[in-house]
Amino acid sequence: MAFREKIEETARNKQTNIVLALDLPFEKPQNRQALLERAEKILETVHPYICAVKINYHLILPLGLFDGLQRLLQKAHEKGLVAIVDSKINDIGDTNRVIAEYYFTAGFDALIANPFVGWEEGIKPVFETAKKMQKGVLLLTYMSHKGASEGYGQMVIDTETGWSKPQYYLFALKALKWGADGVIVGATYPEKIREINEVLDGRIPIYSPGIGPQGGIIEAALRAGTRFLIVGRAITMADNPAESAEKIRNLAWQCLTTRY
Ligand code: O7M
Repeated sequence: MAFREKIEETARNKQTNIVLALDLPFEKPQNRQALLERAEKILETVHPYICAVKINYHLILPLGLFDGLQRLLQKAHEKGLVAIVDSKINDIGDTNRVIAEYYFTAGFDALIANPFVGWEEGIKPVFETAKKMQKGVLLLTYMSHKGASEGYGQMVIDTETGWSKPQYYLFALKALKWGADGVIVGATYPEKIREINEVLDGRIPIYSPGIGPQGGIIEAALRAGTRFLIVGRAITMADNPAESAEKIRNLAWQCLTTRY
C-alpha cells in the first residue's frame, strides 16, 4: 500500500492523527544503548495513541541507520505504525537520490524534503525513487520557528510565471504539481495553514509541528486545516508520555472530527 493510503488508514482505524516526533536529548556515544532502550520504551507505551513515528537526527546520528535504528523501525512496524524520516533532504539530485535510497531501504515509509533546491537536478530524483519504491515524500512549506519568515515567508518572483508571491504560496503550488504526499506547515502559524490549505484545496494533507514548547495550539492548527499533528517534547519529555499522548490524541481527534 502506498504511504498516503497507509497513514490515512492507520489514522482512521486507530482514531488518531498524531505523528510522534521521537526526539530525545543528546547522549554521549557510549550511552547509545540506553538511548535506544529509552526510545523503544516510549514507543512501547505511546503507540496506541499515534498513527506514525517521525525520526530525526536525534536518533539517526547516534544509532546509525542499519544498526539501532532498524530495530526501532521494526518495532514501529510491528505496532502497525507508519515511519517517517526527517532529514529534510536538501542537496543536488544525485546525492538526494542516494539519501532517499538508503532511508527507504532501511524501512522508512516516507521522507521529508526541502523544496528550496528546486525540481531539475534537485528534488526530482527523490520523487522518482519514492514512486519506484512505493514510498512517500513530504515537503517543507512553512516552518514553525520564528526565522521561517526569512526564507519561507519572503516575497519572491516565480521564475516560471513571473508572479510576485510569498515563497510558501509557490511551494504549495509546487507540492501539487510535483505530487507530494503531504506538506509541513508550522502549527505556530494558523493563518499560514489556512492560506496554504486554500491553495491545496484538500488535495494534499498538511502536517503541523510546533505545538506545546514551540507555542502552537492544537485547536487553532486543526481548525485552520491541519490534518496531522507532529508532536515531540510534549510527549517524549512528559513525566508520563503515554498519559500525555492520550490527552493530546483525544483533544486533537475530537477537534478534527468536529471541525466542519
Ligand atoms: O514538538 P517538538 O517541538 O518537540 O518537536 C517538533 C519536531 O518537528 C522536531 O522533530 C522538529 O525537528 C520538527 N519540525 C519542527 O519543529 N518545525 C518545522 O517547521 C518542521 C519540523 C519537521 O518535522 O519537519 C519535517
